[in-house]
Amino acid sequence: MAAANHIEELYVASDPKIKEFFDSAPPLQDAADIKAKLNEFIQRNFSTSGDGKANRIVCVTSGGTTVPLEKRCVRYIDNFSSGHRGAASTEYFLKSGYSVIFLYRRGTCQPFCRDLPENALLECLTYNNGSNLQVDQKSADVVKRAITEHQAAVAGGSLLKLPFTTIFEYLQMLQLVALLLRRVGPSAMFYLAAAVSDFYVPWESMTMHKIQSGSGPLDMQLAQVPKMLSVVRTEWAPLAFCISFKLETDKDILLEKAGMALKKYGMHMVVANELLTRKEEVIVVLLNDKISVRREKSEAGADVENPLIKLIVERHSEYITASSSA
Ligand code: PAZ
Repeated sequence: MAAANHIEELYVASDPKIKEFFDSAPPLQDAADIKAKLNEFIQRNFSTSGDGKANRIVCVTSGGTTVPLEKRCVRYIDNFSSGHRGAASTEYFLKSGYSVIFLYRRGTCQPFCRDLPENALLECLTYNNGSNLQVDQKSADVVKRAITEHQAAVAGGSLLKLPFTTIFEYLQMLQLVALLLRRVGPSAMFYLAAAVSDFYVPWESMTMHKIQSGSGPLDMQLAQVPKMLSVVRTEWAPLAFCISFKLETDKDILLEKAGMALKKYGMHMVVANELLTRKEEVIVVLLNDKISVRREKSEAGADVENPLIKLIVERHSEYITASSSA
């Protein structure tokens, strides 16, 4: 397999803005450890299964990236993303037999923990003097489900969780994942649900210390984050099945923007959603079609990710079949 050490050799940056972004970004902490985990995960999960079909691996990105304003960061720009979409989708991908690389923002929603209360430790456990810690009867089912399903995925080796915080970490990690998933060919998928910052402060123009309030109104120029979607497709993992997301607050421009992203970045699908209705409905935009996917309101606990992942898995199967007969 392509050794982690050769990753730099694989990387081609034909776009000068992308090259500049990576050249000037602060080096990724623990890069060697992350590469080793990824290599081990891919090697273990990309063996072929009994029926001769290659196992599928999806990289799910989840949560929002931060934009630091100072090198010794006190303040940063952030966004709304809770990571619910990524966490729920990860569960359904695992149930569909995929191995999942869950690239998530630290502190956001985790797979199998969606139904736990925010303060699970304090709200679900009781401790009576002298006796053991116990799970509250009313929370027992939800806690059991979270623990058993999460443990099964981790023990089975089909879930790898990698946290990020900043835009610099996220894009460097996405690049690593993509370069290493390249060898998985069409059985690899990118499901890019993270809300990635559009603007950032370049590292070299960032002040080292906390910005002082006495200096008057803050006047800062943010640079545009170079779009990486097309390099995922054209350079990093050209055979992988790629799904990006488009969020808007104005529904009148949503489908047009999603259609543009599909063509401009060569995505196989773009999932369009509106901020306020994102848990109820998404629209999957394809080259020749638009499919509305809704949460089944009559079913308790139903979510939009369940039918969405079913549709995506079907389309990925068709893509794999078409790629193998091409
Ligand atoms: O993380 P969440 O469940 O609160 O929201 C999901 C989402 C809206 C961030 C995602 O569906 C999405 O659209 N991500 C891409 C956002 C964008 O950059 O347009």
